[in-house]
Amino acid sequence: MAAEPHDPQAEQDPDTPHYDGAAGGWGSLKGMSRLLLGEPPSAGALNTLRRQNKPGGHMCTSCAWGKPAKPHTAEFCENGAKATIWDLTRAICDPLTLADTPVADLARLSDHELEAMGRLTHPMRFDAASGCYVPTGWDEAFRGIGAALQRLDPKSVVFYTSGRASLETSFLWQLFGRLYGHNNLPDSSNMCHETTSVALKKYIGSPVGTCVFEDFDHCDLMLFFGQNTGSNSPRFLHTIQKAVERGCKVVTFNPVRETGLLRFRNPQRPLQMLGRLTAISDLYLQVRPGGDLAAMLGLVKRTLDLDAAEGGIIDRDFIAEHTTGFDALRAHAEATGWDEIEAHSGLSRQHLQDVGDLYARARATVAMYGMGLTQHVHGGETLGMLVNLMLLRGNVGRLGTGISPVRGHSNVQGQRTVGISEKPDLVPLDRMAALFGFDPPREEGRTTVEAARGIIDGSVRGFLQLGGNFARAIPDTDRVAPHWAGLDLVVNVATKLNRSHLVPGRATWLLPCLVRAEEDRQASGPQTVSIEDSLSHIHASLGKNAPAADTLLSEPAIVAGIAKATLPPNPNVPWDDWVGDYARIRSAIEQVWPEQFTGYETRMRRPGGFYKGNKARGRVWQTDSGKAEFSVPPGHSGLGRDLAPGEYTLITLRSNDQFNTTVYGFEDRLRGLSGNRMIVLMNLDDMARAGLSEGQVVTMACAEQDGHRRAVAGLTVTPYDLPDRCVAAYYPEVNGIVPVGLHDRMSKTPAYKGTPVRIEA
Ligand SMILES: Nc1nc2c(c(=O)[nH]1)N[C@H]1C(S)=C(S)[C@@H](COP(=O)(O)OP(=O)(O)OC[C@H]3O[C@@H](n4cnc5c(=O)[nH]c(N)nc54)[C@H](O)[C@@H]3O)O[C@H]1N2
Ligand SMILES: Nc1nc2c(c(=O)[nH]1)N[C@H]1C(S)=C(S)[C@@H](COP(=O)(O)OP(=O)(O)OC[C@H]3O[C@@H](n4cnc5c(=O)[nH]c(N)nc54)[C@H](O)[C@@H]3O)O[C@H]1N2
Ligand SMILES: [Mo]
Repeated sequence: MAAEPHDPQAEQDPDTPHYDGAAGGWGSLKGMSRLLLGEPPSAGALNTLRRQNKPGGHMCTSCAWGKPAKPHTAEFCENGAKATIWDLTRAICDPLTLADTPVADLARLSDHELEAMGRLTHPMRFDAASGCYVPTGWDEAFRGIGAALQRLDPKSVVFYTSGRASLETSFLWQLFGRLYGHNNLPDSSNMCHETTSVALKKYIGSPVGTCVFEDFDHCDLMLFFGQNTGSNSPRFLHTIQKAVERGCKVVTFNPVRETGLLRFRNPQRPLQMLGRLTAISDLYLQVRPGGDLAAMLGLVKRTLDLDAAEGGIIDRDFIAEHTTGFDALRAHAEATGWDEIEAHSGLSRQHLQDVGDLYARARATVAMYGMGLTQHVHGGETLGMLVNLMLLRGNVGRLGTGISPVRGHSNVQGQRTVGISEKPDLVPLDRMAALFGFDPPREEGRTTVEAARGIIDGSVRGFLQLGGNFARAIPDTDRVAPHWAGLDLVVNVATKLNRSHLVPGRATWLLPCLVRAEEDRQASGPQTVSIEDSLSHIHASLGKNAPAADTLLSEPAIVAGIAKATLPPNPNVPWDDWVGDYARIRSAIEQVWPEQFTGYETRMRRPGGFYKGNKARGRVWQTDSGKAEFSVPPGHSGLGRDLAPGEYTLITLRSNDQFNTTVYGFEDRLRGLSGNRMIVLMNLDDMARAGLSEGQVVTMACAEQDGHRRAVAGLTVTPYDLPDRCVAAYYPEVNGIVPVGLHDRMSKTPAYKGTPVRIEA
């Protein structure tokens, strides 16, 4: 049976005990103040918030959503405030306490408790004899790491980055990796939007989204696939609200009824705290996990049927001039029956036709998406189908149209722009070779999945992590965990303690750095850094808070410190000058990518930043064929295979009270869940069929048969409105269940939203 779409106009949902408020509004302010009350923010944190995401201020380290040229009075959201306050905590993770607490004991703490210990302030070295981290000096750490790197084969070393590091840091990091001798430069994007980087590049020639703010002022339809705006990019709700108020329609595809996409109270408009809510979605379709591919094919089919009946629906001129592969797609749509589309999507023909009708009549459509599309075995092909749908009506490269992946970490898109990539083809290696006088490695580096595999099989010998929590965020965490001890070198550059720091190798260092909101003073004075947002605009960011400790170094200083201790001197690579004045790093970036970064130093300071440009937006297609490509997927689902009896598809979720592996607290306010993260959500019918009752504690096991048992015990069954045979649980608690080999076929992004599981009572 196809699920009924939810009526978002109804203020009260009679069938759910869940949160009946809205995203934003009082709830959101309470969420912030709880955090503020729990720990009074440090002096200046509130000032930082006032300047957050504005020219002259600091760019939020939470999500990557665009920063408008005309900001709101408070251009931050509940989760942006949490991120800033969490970074600027007064709590200090005392190095003497660490030196006295074996890592084995720290491992008993929860993710929340680990980070709540406070900011790391001293460089630490792991001491195997005591099992503890002990304080060390910066020079000693750099010398130790440099010597260890010199002993290792560069090809056996991985330099991981989490998407928070600035453009300046990221540029130094990738250059260091290449000078050292590898392209093993995976970043968090390899678990996230790598599907986008590979598939959008293949089909429209652009590895990033094509939309800018202006498009949201001119579209009359938004299609939303698998992105939880209310929790993960709340400032975007303002943009959507504005569009809805001028009559733009919104259709959402998501197995979970996410409050933020149902209705919204704008905390920036005090009157609205009391007044009406803005209903966001006109139609909310609870698609089955991985069912988007079939749902989109349904929309394609309806569009083609309407065109055959009425004419003038598809954009024939655009298709003829700009695309290839249309006939094959049409044949595929004709050959696919509605019964197959209904079965795979879990949606009814009627509802899909209704959306198809909206699409066929819309003047300008924008498609938005997040992890609901990218984290699937056929994620790349699902994006291919999204491109198909958009190309049919010329919805790329025209005002008010476009494809807009909502990116995660605050600078994850920018890191790729400045060379953090395991794919050497995407990086101007020849230009770097000429500018920096070396012979860059040319072979493919390791993705996240390949790095994890290499840790298991011993081919990775050294692992350097610039931010992030790799050991906790990857798939198959439990399988990988015992193998960290066999690594010759592990280096973590971090702000707070996390689980990755508790799996030491033979030689292990923990290096604390400044956060973006802190003043970064170098030889030439206070330094500005820069980041690229989801809409491809590059902004300056200036931190003004006093650093948590005077023993902290900035990320560029740490990267340069390790690099200098590792590499022979090179007159073309002036590490000290770069660290002394970040404008000189920017000037090097501008020399490597002149087309995107001309005038970098001044343009990044403009309100709204500067646009790095996008060829597909101008209908120039940098694909193999030189055209935008229609494609035909190998099957009808985003999932790797059909479910066997007794199996469910697991989707892993983020709560409103976490940023990835950083767990701020235990309130998933927008979903009406609170107190416990060790839960498995399931619908009442599935519970009845499986003989499970609310509150029962179960084990969830992976159903992939590859000779490894993967299970998480102690999960409390919690009824929730989900499609049949879809269960949900929190990331990262259940990451041990996701096999490292289950990933998007095109990009190797793990299938965190499509893992087949069984429930064991
Ligand atoms: N507060 C906060 N903000 C964040 C983050 C955070 O953890 N906390 N993380 C940041 C990062 S790195 C990222 S990548 C982004 C992530 O932001 P999102 O892209 O929103 O990622 P998720 O929250 O993992 O899940 C997205 C949505 O996909 C839905 N979904 C699951 N499976 C499917 C499916 O098969 N089809 C469809 N259509 N939908 C599906 C889920 O119900 C969920 O609503 O957010 C960034 N911003
Ligand atoms: N099951 C499941 N797994 C997932 C996902 C999912 O949806 N489901 N999502 C995936 C996605 S989209 C992503 S992006 C990854 C995230 O993977 P990562 O980016 O590796 O993880 P984070 O939790 O963002 O990293 C948090 C840590 O970063 C450090 N940190 C914070 N700020 C800074 C800073 O300014 N500098 C430095 N050097 N360190 C800092 C702190 O020590 C903190 O503990 O997880 C992936 N894993
Ligand atoms: Mo992400």
